Amino acid sequence: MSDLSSRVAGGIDLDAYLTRQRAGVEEALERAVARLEPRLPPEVAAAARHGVTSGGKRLRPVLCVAAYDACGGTVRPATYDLGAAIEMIHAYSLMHDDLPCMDDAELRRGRTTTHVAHGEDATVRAGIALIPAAALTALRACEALGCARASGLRAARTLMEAAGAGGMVGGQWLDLLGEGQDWGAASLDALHGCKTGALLAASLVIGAIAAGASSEAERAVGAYGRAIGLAFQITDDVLDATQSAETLGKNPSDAALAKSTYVALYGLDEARRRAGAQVDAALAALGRGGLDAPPLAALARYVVERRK
Ligand code: GRG
Repeated sequence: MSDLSSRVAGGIDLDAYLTRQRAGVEEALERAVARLEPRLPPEVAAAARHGVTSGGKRLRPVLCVAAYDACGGTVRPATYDLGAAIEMIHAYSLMHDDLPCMDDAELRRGRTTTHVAHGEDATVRAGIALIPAAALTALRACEALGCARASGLRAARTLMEAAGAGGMVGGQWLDLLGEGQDWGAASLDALHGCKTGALLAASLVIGAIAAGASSEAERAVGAYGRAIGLAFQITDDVLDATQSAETLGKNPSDAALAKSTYVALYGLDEARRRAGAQVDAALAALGRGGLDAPPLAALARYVVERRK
């Protein structure tokens, strides 16, 4: 796909769409951090601000808002607050993942990592503070959107389940256990389905729940999310193996940490083909759910065509 056709994929100008959506997300993150800061010691507040407001693609909140829209919700500031709740979990996971006791990374999104800028103690504490703050942000956003109480609770529960031992934390644990070992395809899919896929899929499901989607539409965006989650991780491995630290905004780390990757398992060409097949599966899931959602179609392609 050419640059131009990929940018207007699915009939939308993806660059313009992302710019607009990210602006809404940044405002919502600013609201969330401003609410949390006064409750934290200054050095912890500074670390939380660094971790949450230091850029990134903002893919998870953008997907949440796109799913809300696709399922018939009227997008407004509280929709971005809901997306921001998910990004707060993502931000804490990166802050902790970069710590010396984990990946020991000094660069993320082209900036110094939070512990380099604000110290390890403050980073650990800020990360922990972000977890309940995210759950509260989701509950408040659902209330502001006029969701039924049960839907708000289900959205917050979906977020915490995806973040927890059965999702991101469990996947991270498997990843740490797997350093230096050769994983087969099924184990690698299971690991990344938890570590990366669970939060990505939850982003969409939470958007659908808040919009009051039918169970068919909710299932469809969940299936779309799991497929793009896998496509995202395969692409991450391809980028880690092929792109410079300057392009990525972080140091490639898979080889240094002796991690099992899709590139090691399949080779570059087959890994790229498999990522593309997952995009097709994601688009088919939308079709099955009767969702005509050009932004979601364009975002699925973006996941495999991104450069960082
Ligand atoms: C110690 C077991 C244990 C858990 C602690 C640290 C942690 C919890 C979880 C880490 C999970 C993790 C690092 C997941 C990686 C997800 C991922 C692919 C991140 C990169 O996402 P992008 O590309 O990043 O969306 P940007 O920078 O664009 O936001």
